[in-house]
Amino acid sequence: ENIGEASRPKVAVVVFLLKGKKVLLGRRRSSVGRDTFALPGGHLEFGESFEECAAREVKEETGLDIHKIEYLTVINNVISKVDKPLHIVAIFMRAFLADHNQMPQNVEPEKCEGWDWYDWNDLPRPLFGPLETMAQSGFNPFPDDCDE
Ligand code: 8DG
Ligand code: MG
Ligand code: MG
Repeated sequence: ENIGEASRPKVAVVVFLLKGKKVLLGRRRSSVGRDTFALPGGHLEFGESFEECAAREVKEETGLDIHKIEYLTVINNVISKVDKPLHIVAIFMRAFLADHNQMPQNVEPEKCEGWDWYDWNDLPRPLFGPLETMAQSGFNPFPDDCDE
């Protein structure tokens, strides 16, 4: 395989799925960030909009349908792994449940221990690195007029 090609940055879309004052998090089983709590999300596919990718990844990973999908911020994320360094440009979106009563399902149990809602002011630890950095910096994914 072409090393230069393989080592190029990838684009990921990550979703703050909000419910009241809570966000949806799952403990990762993937090699990157194993055992840390992270948001649903994954890699942008060819031709997709950020909103389409957010809806698809949330559906694939949790079974949930989302709406009011909005762009929040972008993070340039260089993850130093001993075997294979990773460079990911992560696009952070926020969204809400299309149906308030819908429950998250662990659709990809090989990648995640399960999904649950956590209070933004009382987050579980350890958080996935990039998310911890955002939380530490005082980032707030909630809209000013949050009535959801
Ligand atoms: P895919 O095959 O479904 O496309 O990818 P995935 O297996 O679902 O990818 P992922 O690792 O869940 O997400 C892609 C990258 O996004 C991840 O390696 C690093 C970056 N990322 C962050 N923060 C977060 C986060 O809080 N959650 C998730 N899922 N990814 C995040 O920088
Ligand atoms: Mg995925
Ligand atoms: Mg994922």
